Amino acid sequence: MQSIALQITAGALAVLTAGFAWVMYTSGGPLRSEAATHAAYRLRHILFLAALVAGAAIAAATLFPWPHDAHASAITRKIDVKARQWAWELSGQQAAVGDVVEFTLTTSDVSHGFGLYDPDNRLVAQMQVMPGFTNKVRHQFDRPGKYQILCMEYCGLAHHAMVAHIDVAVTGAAASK
Ligand SMILES: [Cu+2]
Repeated sequence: MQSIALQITAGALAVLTAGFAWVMYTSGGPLRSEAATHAAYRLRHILFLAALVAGAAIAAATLFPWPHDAHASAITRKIDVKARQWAWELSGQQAAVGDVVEFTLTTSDVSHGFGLYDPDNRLVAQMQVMPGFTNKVRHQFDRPGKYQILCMEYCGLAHHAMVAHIDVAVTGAAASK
């Protein structure tokens, strides 16, 4: 995914650079006729409208599902997570496939980073855990297995030891369907 994004960005930058270079090399010549100026302005209008339409279409296509807080009304389980140097204290470690879990995150000392990893060690949710703040993050569990919680912000000597897990069972909403 990152390499695709990099290639798209590099390609877009190359096009942009070529455009700037073209303007640089073609400007500075004699003044153009009024008709040519009119044609240039019309082209600019068309390009502007095309960019506007493309921007709106790309935004609409990539923002869904919308609203992003759609899970808020569907919370089926709540887990309090207290971070400290150097452990996670969870009010529960069980969930079921289909559960929308709301994690309430606090820390008793320094900043930590809550990172939730699925059974394939892919990051599926993350949130900063900050002193003096209560942060919330929700995740819908769509696969059973052992999910890991790791600290994503270096918080001292035993930062790497901040590991906890959530067991997601094939029961509950999904199994009753
Ligand atoms: Cu930490």
